[in-house]
Amino acid sequence: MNPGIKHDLSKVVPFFRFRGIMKGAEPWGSGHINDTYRLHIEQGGRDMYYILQRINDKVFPDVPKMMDNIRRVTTHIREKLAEIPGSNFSRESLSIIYTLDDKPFYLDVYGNFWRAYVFVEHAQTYDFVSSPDQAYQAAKAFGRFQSMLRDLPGGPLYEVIPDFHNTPRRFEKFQAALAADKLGRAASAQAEIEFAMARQDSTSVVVDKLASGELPTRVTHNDTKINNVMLNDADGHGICVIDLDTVMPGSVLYDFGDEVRTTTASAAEDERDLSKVKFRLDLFSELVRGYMESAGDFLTPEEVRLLPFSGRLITFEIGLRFLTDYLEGDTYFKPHREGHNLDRCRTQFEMVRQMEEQAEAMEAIVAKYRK
Ligand code: ADP
Ligand code: GN1
Ligand code: MG
Repeated sequence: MNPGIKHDLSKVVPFFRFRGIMKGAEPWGSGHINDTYRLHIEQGGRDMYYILQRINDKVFPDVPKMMDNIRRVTTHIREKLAEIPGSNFSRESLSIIYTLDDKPFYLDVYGNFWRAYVFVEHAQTYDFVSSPDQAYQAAKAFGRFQSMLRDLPGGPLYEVIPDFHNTPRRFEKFQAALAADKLGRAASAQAEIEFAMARQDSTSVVVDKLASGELPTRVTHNDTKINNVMLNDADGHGICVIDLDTVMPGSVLYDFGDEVRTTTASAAEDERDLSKVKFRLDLFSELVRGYMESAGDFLTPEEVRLLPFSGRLITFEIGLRFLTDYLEGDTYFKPHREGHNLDRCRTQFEMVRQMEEQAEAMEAIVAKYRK
């Protein structure tokens, strides 16, 4: 068995409708939350691949309700794509593989939740972008995704993680972790703690406007980092938005903001050499162009006005979450080395610092699209 495989997948695979023989599996991707494997199944002499995931049920407390959200969203996207000539549902949306008893997940005897998706072939995810076109394509795909979900029937989606993007609430959690300092790590993060403290006032802008109705609540993805969209090998198009675990009611600003966070950086999210971490205005410009192309017709003027701010806000929020997790002992985001969550926090705060410096230039780019 591949040493990176933590589970006996041969005990899981027979419960899904794969219709073939399991040939092997390997750990896949660089997500921080679920255990993801690429599964190789031989089907009538053909090599087929699937994604098999153990869902992190510490992070997602109600897996059946979360999977019901994903079922609703992917079914709706399938219906939308069916109206578009030449579209290919199994490459342009996640497709759930159901279990033998027609459920979108399997609960094993150890209490692990599993799910499977069709593997999107001839496309890749990237941990950071290397060209303006990738930024444009990724943003266009996320905007298209939001656009397709504007008329999702059946009432609001289940709120998978309450207050997921409630930045003031995230700040309170950070303060509680700091007060407890249960591992004595605060001393090693003084600069980051001060950076965070100085920015508390700006945390409530979006949640306040959602509460007052100045900003609309929509169906949003909520985890739009660059490695959650697949870019097509042949033409570079953003072909499929993946990782739908956090699809729920939210603000488009958190989605756009997380695209800014992960798509405008010249280095990986956990880069230790901060001199390599550069906010790239050229990538931001392409990101705005791609997003406005697919989302511009439904965004309100206030949403558009806040696009540059949303980049700073969510980059700060995610940095704060990494810092909180570092102080709490790395219980949420999987660490792969010592101090990993502090490294991740540092790159985020460095990006915030640079976005603050470039705020006017970012505003000027977005202003071109204001109605
Ligand atoms: P996590 O929540 O841990 O981030 P993801 O659902 O994003 O898990 O999956 C991790 C990685 O696996 C993705 O970044 C992507 O590279 C790959 N992946 C996930 N789903 C698919 C799919 N349907 N087809 C191809 N690759 C996928
Ligand atoms: C997690 O699942 P993944 O790795 O795509 C996290 C996001 C963070 C991101 C930081 C459910 O995303 O909120 O922005 O890490 N997902 C969850 O890289 O907490
Ligand atoms: Mg992911």
